[in-house]
Amino acid sequence: MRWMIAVALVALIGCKQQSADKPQSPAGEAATPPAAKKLSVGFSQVGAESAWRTAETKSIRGEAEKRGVDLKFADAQGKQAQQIQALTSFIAQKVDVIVLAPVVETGWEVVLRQAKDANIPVILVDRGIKVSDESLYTTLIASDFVEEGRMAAEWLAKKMNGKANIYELQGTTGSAPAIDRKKGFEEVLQKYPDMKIVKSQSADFTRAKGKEVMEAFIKSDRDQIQAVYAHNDDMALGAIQALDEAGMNPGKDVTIISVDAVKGAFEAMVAGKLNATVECNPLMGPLVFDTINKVRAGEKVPKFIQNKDQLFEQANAAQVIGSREY
Ligand code: GYE
Repeated sequence: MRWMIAVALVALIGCKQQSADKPQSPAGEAATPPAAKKLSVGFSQVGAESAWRTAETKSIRGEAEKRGVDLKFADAQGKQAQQIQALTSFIAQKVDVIVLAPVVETGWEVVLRQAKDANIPVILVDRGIKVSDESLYTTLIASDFVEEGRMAAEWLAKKMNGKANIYELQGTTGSAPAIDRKKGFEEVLQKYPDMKIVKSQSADFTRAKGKEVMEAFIKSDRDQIQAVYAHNDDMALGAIQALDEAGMNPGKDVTIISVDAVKGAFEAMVAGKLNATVECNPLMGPLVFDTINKVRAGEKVPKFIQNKDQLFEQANAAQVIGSREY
């Protein structure tokens, strides 16, 4: 008797299992499950002013493609007004998430409030912002730019034995990396009274502007220039070209340090024209989408997710250049 009940039970369970595995249509045929909706992400990028930014765009676009994410990409050509427009349009399109690389630190309150009201989380990448209400964005994935500035200054002070006339090429005015790379650098210089920033000017993170501003420095201060601190590699590469054209021996008579550690910087170090670069990692695609998944799953993420940086110098450039990804 008992065994008969057992057999009946097994048959019953087996039957149930089958109906759970295969959804049945009213006619009794297997129905195909509805296709999962693609995750839609709006990405507002600053522009393409530097090799670093091109590498960042490639990393985020490539990762979106790999994961089957519907990425709406908007290039703001360096203009905040265009970024605000892009965000407004992402909100109207009801994207699931917004990724924003903000060109400058201020002026985001209104549009971020609109995103918040529409329940769209905003992930900041690579640059931070200043807002009175921190709940207007979910998290910032970036490097610590103040620390990058400190690293550059410590290295330069050591290299110059605590004494140098420094010419500084700043990044885009009002941007987090320009403000903080200057801040960290100056903080360390306070320990070295003979390390002086003689002139400091924005060259907008581009190679062309870096060359132009350096040409002006050379014209007025040719014999005073001992060191150059550039907030990114592109501006340093432009400055190197200006120094070369003026017959001034960059990397030897003028010591140059910059930030980013892009391939072009390694080539310049191997050629003996750039002395050092502080890495700032742009390959954040995988981390960005991992973070988006966590946020969507309701997991708590830290307000600042920091990329770790390191300094590279001429001496080990040839050894490292082959393994650089950007
Ligand atoms: O260093 C520079 C760029 O925001 C960290 O922007 C980024 C900076 C990067 O154009 O090259």
